[in-house]
Amino acid sequence: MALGNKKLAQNRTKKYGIVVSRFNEFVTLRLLSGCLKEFKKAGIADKDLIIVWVPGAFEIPVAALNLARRKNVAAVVCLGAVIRGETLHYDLVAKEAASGIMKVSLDTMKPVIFGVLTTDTIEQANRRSEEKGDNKGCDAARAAVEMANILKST
Ligand code: INI
Repeated sequence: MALGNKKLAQNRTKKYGIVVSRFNEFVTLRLLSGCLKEFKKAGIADKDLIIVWVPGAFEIPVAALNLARRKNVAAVVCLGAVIRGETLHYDLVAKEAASGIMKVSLDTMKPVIFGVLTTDTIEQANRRSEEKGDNKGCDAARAAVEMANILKST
């Protein structure tokens, strides 16, 4: 490939954003790890991933919007863990995270994937973020790649 064409091809390479919440980090770190593994499997290079940490799930939508607005970002994965036992404002945090994430997706016409666990107990959160078994971070990365391809081709 001539140098000019190679540069063009690189420019067309899209990046994926990942917004991950520090609250309940013992869970979100495993979601992030599953997500990174899955992006690797899909052939997405580390240099094409932009990872942004936020304090809690409530802050995910604004950070996702900041990424989704970028022209070179194909999709954003949002990772968090809202656990009912942990807080009285579980319902508010979970609901605002979910509706904020959907709003960012529709406003930017980009896939913004809901990889936020909302569970009653720590045990349920652990079961959805296993190192080798069920891991919603993996599912979220797969959904991001699938949706980015769908939006590109339709
Ligand atoms: N944030 C979470 O991501 N998960 C939770 O379970 C949670 N609880 O339990 O309160 C939580 N709260 C923090 C919230 O997301 C914001 O960071 C905070 O309210 C500051 O805006």
